[in-house]
Amino acid sequence: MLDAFTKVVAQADARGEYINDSQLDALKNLVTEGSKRLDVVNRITSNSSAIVANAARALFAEQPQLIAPGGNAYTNRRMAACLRDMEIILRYVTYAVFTGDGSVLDDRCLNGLKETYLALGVPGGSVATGVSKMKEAAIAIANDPNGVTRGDCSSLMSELGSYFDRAASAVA
Ligand code: PEB
Repeated sequence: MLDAFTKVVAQADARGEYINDSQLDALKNLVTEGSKRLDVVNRITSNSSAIVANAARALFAEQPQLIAPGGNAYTNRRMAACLRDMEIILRYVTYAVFTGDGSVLDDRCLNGLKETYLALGVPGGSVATGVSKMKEAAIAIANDPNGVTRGDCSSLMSELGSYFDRAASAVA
């Protein structure tokens, strides 16, 4: 598990080089812009239940076969497992935004997840759809200009989006 800093160190060490200027500039920017990042984590974390519930509702409205008898979210046990899975993925996305690096998401959540779903008979494509619905909701909440000092959050939002995309494509 790396973060934005340890990743740069690992890369530099692999080449036996000092940390270069562009790496330092990028990390300096990460520090100066750090409060935006923490705001994003805080906003997603404090709205996580709504993000998960609304994304799941939208997924089941689009794919009602999932909640019909025989469907993969049919019965309370499977529904609970499904909501829990979405919550787990969202939680790891917040860790990735927090650390500025996707390795925690890759190593601890996505690695082997597709195979797990295959073995369980859970449709990975549907999980991916649920994840992209969480992406839309999370970006809408994180990028809401109300109640915060306004600033440019475009690169942070595309970084946030990329973690959801990574999760969706890992299970699709
Ligand atoms: C991954 N999900 C399930 C299981 C595991 C995971 C390991 C099997 C064990 C269990 O049931 O608890 N666990 C989960 C995860 C991590 C982890 C992400 C990462 C660290 O440790 N059903 C649907 C939707 C989808 C869904 C498409 C979006 O119809 C999910 C939600 N996951 C789902 C379901 C099960 C499951 C298990 C229904 C139960 C499957 C079953 O037992 O039939």
